[in-house]
Amino acid sequence: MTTDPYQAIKELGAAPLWQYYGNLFPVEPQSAAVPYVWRYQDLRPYMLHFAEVLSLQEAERRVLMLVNPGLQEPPATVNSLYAGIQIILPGETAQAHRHTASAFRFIIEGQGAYTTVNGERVDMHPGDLLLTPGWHWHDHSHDGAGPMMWLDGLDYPLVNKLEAGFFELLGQRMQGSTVPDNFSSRKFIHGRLSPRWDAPGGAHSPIGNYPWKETEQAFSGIADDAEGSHTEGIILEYTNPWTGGSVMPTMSCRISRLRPGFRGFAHQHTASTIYHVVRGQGESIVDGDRLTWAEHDTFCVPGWARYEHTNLSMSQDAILFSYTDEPVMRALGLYRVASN
Ligand code: GTQ
Repeated sequence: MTTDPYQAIKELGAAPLWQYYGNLFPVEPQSAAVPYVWRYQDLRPYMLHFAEVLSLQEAERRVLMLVNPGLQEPPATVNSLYAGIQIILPGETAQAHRHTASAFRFIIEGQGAYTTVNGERVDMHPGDLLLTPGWHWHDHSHDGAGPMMWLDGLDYPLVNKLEAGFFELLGQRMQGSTVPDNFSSRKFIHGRLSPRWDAPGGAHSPIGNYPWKETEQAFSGIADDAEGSHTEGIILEYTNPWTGGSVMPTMSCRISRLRPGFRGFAHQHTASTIYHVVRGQGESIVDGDRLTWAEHDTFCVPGWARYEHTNLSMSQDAILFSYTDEPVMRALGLYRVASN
């Protein structure tokens, strides 16, 4: 042979598997994402700064993306999921659009803003979880006083890897309201008594808002000495009333209560998780990194990272909101857990 056979096969669009084998078939997953904490008190002044200098005519959404140091380009928070912090001021509207990526908002602070999702106006209060399933029109407005800030969660890193991303502007800033305000939450919130006249819908929950006051009631119905999970404490999943499963096909949203002094067992699973601290303070050891966290911080546990949570207070609960791609892993037969 006169030419280098490796060069020759390269020019023919082929490659030698034996040089790639270990990377393509790892013994176990090694996430490109790293454990990380985004501190709210550090980011908040910059949120307020950009709210002052950047109008919503100049920005589709005024959001600081929480970018994992290991996932800069394209930016993501963990492999499949994204988190951002959005701010909107009184009198502003973030214009109506839709995308195939699914989204939710977990409200951090402020009063008087609302989002309209496919014609339903949904009010926001701190601690509420609002859903914007894929391809639903949504615009955000603020009629109250003071800035309103929330955590956005989206699955666009996964959707884009699957090359299934579409985006569309409505062409008018706000949607009209076509059903009574907060209608879906009022219709479905009782959980065990769901409307029969609505045909069971798609793969996502029909509920626009899982209000904080319902979440608090759910916790108060569970005894202080309930066993809970050895790894996540008293953890509840927000459910789709039609299926009992996750609120959206790609993301499961959860809320957990770590009692004073709680020390979770260490474990690991293939799903990636993003946590947001509703209140309290603690630490999580993630693949040997000590992540300390306080109110409104956001932190991540990459897939297959070994982790354990501790509530550092001996007198106050720690409350953690979290979301994970576990439904995707399970649907594809790729969910694995290991402990000890
Ligand atoms: O509010 O529609 O953080 O489209 C990222 C993309 C928020 C939103 C984000 C979005 C939105």
